[in-house]
Amino acid sequence: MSDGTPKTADQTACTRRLLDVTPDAVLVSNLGVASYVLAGVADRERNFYQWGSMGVTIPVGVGLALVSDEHVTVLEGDGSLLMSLGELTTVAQHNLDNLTVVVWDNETYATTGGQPTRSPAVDFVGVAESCGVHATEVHSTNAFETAYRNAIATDGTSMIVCRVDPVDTDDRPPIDYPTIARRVRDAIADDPDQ
Ligand SMILES: Cc1ncc(C[n+]2csc(CCOP(=O)(O)OP(=O)(O)O)c2C)c(N)n1
Ligand SMILES: [Mg+2]
Repeated sequence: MSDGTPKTADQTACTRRLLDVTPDAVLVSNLGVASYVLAGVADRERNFYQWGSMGVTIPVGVGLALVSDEHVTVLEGDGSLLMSLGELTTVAQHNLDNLTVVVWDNETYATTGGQPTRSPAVDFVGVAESCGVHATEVHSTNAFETAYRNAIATDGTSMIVCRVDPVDTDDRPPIDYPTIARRVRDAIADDPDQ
């Protein structure tokens, strides 16, 4: 019987909360819904919206965190993560203090129409931990915020698997991909601390 506790977090509210916690972080967002939601919450120079290919979100985040002192938070999708699970070994290898990985697990390819992924059959936390990445799973917006604050405060990279319902939004990043990449690069380069 349900105890009234939400079984899923609200992806939009979680995106807002993580921006409250890390307002200056570079956010590398998975193509599609993760980027649409982020653009709707706050379009900012430090949003590195991905476009074109699944499976690149975490690799791009690792690369950015390696070459910069900025905090980098990756907003990954479950389908995209399934395409790049091996990257978790690289995340563990570097175990960067300035990298956090969030996975919006909606059990679907939401961006392309909601086809089911194999996510329900996969223990993402177990896979990450066996690769050497600290990981946790959350099912509510408040639990997400707590886990995100802990991830930021803890040494090394943590991965948070956040169970969400698929979001349907008309929000979109306003600009084209080369401009997005340049905008992120310039925002980081202009940082006097860099
Ligand atoms: C390599 C590759 N295969 C397929 C696609 C088509 N495609 C674009 S978004 C998407 C779904 C992504 O699913 P997920 O990562 O779970 O994110 P969600 O859409 O659920 O937010 C698919 C299949 C693609 N862009 N790249
Ligand atoms: Mg998905």
